[in-house]
Amino acid sequence: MYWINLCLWLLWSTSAYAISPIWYSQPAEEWDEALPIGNGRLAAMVYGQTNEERIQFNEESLWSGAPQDADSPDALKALPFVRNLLLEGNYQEAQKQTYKHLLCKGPGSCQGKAAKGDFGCYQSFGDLSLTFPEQGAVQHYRRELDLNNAITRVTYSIGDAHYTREYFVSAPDQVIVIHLTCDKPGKISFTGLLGRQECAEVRPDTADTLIMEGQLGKGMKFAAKLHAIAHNGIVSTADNTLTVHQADSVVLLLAAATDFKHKPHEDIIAEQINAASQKTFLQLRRAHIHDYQSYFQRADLDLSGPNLDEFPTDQRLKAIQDGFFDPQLIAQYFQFGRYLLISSSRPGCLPANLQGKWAHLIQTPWNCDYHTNINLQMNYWAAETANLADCHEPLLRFIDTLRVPGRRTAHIHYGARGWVMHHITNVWGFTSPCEDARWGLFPAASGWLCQHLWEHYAFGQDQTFLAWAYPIMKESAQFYLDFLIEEPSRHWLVTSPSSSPENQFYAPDGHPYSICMGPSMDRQIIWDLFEHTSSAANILQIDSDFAAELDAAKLKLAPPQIGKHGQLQEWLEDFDEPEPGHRHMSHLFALYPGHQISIAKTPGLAQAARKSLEMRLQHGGGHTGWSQAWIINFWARLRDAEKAHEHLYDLLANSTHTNLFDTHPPFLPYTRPLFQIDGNFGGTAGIAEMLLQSHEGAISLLPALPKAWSKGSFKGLRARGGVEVDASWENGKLTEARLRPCRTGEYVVRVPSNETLSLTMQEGQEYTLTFKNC
Ligand code: FUC
Repeated sequence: MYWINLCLWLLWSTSAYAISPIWYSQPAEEWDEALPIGNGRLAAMVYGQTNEERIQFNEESLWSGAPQDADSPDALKALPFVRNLLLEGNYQEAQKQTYKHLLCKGPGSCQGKAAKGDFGCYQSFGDLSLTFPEQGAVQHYRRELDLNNAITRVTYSIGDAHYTREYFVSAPDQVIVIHLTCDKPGKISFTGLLGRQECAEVRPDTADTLIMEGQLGKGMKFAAKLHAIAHNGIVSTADNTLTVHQADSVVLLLAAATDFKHKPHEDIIAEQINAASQKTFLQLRRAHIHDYQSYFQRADLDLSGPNLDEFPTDQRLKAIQDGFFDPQLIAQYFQFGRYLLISSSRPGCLPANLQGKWAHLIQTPWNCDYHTNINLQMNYWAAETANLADCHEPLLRFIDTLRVPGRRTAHIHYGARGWVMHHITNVWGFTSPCEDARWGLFPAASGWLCQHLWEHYAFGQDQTFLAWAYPIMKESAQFYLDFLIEEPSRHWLVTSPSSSPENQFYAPDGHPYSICMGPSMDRQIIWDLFEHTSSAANILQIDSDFAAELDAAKLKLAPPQIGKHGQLQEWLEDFDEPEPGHRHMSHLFALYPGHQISIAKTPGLAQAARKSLEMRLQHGGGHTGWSQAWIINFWARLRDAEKAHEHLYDLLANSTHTNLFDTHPPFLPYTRPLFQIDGNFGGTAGIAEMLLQSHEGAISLLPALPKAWSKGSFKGLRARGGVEVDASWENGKLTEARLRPCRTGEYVVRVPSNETLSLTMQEGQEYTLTFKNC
């Protein structure tokens, strides 16, 4: 039962719930306990130490390495031979020949350790430490991340003096801002040390400014400036230090740039410091908050539950590990994910890498690059649904830049039109298959990236954007049209050779292999790409012959198959696998983030997908943060609210650092769980997916609402078709929804009882639906 009210969009109140800060009663000891701040380009981690403060910082383009030609001229000659071996079922020889001929030339990504190689790696930019004189016992210490304002704050007292520090990274002013104050005059004294682990020198620039300059080998040049503005007190510089003596308050401005995009980078940081230093701290702060809130305030989530704000976040996380529910922490985690995306991926920036933009090492794990067999894509799963579509832009533009090197790789490796990329890329445009076929030969990565172009259109309905994106999708589709071969026994189109990301199967000879033809994920990605490219051509009213060619090829693609265990097959043949709990669940792409399989449209295949998921879980699947995050999204799509909820708690309990960063299990030489940001974004997307879905041609309200969220509301989530949605519920029942379409048209809304209603809605208006017993 429902009623519809119509009111003007303009009347919609934009008031937001304030989300409570993440907070701690002690400073960070380790980097992964520190609190992240960022503006998309610059990033910093704040430890909040009272005597020996440390701020580690980054700039998104500080990469070692250089552009390289890694395409192998050997590959094309060997391609037909390897294909024949696969058609004969000779996996052993096919894999051997793939390793020998079909991979990149040179060391590729150097097995994830390319700091000194051509592939390069993303690196820490530097460290700022502030040493304060010993002043007595610290009391009332609190360190917090204020998500409403994107400010990290540290407060404490020594005797009767109350100290407050604030840290933020301003997008309007492009500087890191640190403000140190005390309620008693003359109390701020410290020595600031600017430095980097290697390849940099620091010297005084002026009496109140330090400059750090460096170069990574013969490659990237970089520079940073630290400038102090003291209220009263004395500032001086010497060697690599800046000293402040007995000030009432101090503003530190830190600017950093490389010569990757900014030339001359030294002039740019000088201008940034100069411009920011003309402003008062309050002006800088106000501009920062105004800018940040223009993103952050678009969406709200309230999951009710007990208010546990008096407990520090690390204790609340511990309670979750001990089996307690904390819906308010889940809402914070959702908003923290949005905060991380706003802070690491702003229009004009590079995409968020494996650690967003926060990295404190020189040789970062996996080069802190762009892995495209799940990780980079997952970074952007929440962008559209959680109302940060403009934060998606860095990825969308980056995909376009891969077209040029990707065309070369398509031509040299496969003799194909279009563009292709494989498992890993970097800021230098690496698109070749990587050095190890087991994980490096994944030619469907470019097709998967194109899904993001379509999704950006599907959520925003911007035809100008679609016209820009279409050629990228078309060229990708052209690659696959050329790359696909017909498998003779069933006359299906399949990729060959390829792999199901990082997984292996037992071939009939009893041995495990990776290289095969037609792994399910490839077929599902190509199905998606052909479907969307054809739709795009129709919407844009161009290329009707090409669209027809894609429609025909789509029908010939090997379809999803159900195997002997009732599972969705991962490979073209019904193979078993040596690691049935593998972290990758690639063959479920069609369930999420794809939509070829869904409860409403293909219930039989959805059941098989469920079986596959259960089989993975029986064998310990989900042991990395991103894998667990993916599982939440699968359960949400299967409309199994309780399972989605259970795995959301698993993500927080087993794969989350105390600062709420997602973790990945350590591997040598790293000894602590690593930070990898994909799980944060995947978890955020999963929460949104539990509350709102739109992949089945309908706007589904509360499709996977767990019992533990019996009362709550959200505002400003987005559905495909260009609709912003708010909803409220009580006692587990939907009570109200508000829809704001950005285009006029027919819409179908599905309520939790599975009833649907059709609405014609006008762009720019708000529709309020009131429900009883839904
Ligand atoms: C893929 C995953 C790993 C890790 C790495 C960065 O290779 O299989 O677990 O996330 O990317």
